[in-house]
Amino acid sequence: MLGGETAQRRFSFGLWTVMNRGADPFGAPTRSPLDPLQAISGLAAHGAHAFELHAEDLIPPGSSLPERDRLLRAARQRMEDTGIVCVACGSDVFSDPIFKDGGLVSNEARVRRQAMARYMAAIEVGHLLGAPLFNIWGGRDGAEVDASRSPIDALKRLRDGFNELAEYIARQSDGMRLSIEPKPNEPRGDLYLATVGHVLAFIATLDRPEHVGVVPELAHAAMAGLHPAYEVAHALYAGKLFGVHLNAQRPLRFDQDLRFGGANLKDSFFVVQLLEEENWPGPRSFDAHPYRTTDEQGVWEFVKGCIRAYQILAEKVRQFREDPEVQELLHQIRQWDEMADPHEAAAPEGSVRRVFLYERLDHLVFEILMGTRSSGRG
Ligand code: XUL
Ligand code: MN
Repeated sequence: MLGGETAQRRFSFGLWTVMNRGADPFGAPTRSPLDPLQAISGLAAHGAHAFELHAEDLIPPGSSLPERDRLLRAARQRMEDTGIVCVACGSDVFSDPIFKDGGLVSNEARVRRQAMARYMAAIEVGHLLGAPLFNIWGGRDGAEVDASRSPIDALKRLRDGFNELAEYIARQSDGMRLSIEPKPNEPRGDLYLATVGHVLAFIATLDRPEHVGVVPELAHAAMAGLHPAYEVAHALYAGKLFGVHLNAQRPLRFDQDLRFGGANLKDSFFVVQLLEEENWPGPRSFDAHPYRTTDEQGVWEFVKGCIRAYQILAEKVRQFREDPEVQELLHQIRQWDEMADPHEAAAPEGSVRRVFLYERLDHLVFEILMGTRSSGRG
């Protein structure tokens, strides 16, 4: 059952996820560096159909053009040999200290130009790898010192930057789309494009809103104290879900980037339910870090674990959908609505006594997730 259903689902990982070495603000890396080409083959060998990357994951900043082309040729060869495809490209406009005050929002015009140049070069790399999406997480586009910049000016700089990038992409006219990945904070104290809601409102102010969408990340939603499934739902509802980053996170903390399934199972279940029941066609992309206690070998367990967690949750979604008692409860709930006659007087206060159905419904979700309810029977 799990195998049969996976045929239409594509699983993807950021190259940076398996290349992550387990460093943190308080400690040195745990793992030795992983070459991007090895990351591509390792992902393909452990069940991934696709990858995402920052151009810089493959091509170190400052590489010459011949060096860039050599690395691109090698990556394309690796993709051909393994059958893995590239589903999104972005750019690392956050690691270099030059971007400490922002990429597109920096108070220095020449840094803003530098950020644009990075993005444009990365768009080119994305094209050459066949990526249908250019995804921007502007990790430095925020502030700690609010007196340093008006947030309105920051939004205008972001608007101008995204307009120019959308225009640049459109000129290449091969159908590549642009997306924005929101995050509420980290590494900045606060980021201007904080949640899916902020990004949807911001996109509406752009010159080419139809070409720009959003990539929600579950951890980023939880960091903002929001329900990840509602974040994904808003993007879907607006027709703007251009990608998704799956992982796990305890709410309101630093960016934990836990493996998918590593926390908050119920939230993950409802995200998978949305993606599956809405038949969302995009790649199921994981953006998490192997635990800092994981060695080089364990990285591939991390990859297999994320994929398997999604497959299991998708199977739970099917079980929930087909469970006769769940169906009966949902039928009854729908009936309350069907009985509503717009001309009928509102129900007298205190006369509605139906919410107890939710107790059973919620408990059935729990039983299904725990595996204590076999194929639709109690
Ligand atoms: C950071 C994050 C990034 C983006 C890509 O929290 O999610 O890895 O997904 O730049
Ligand atoms: Mn992400």
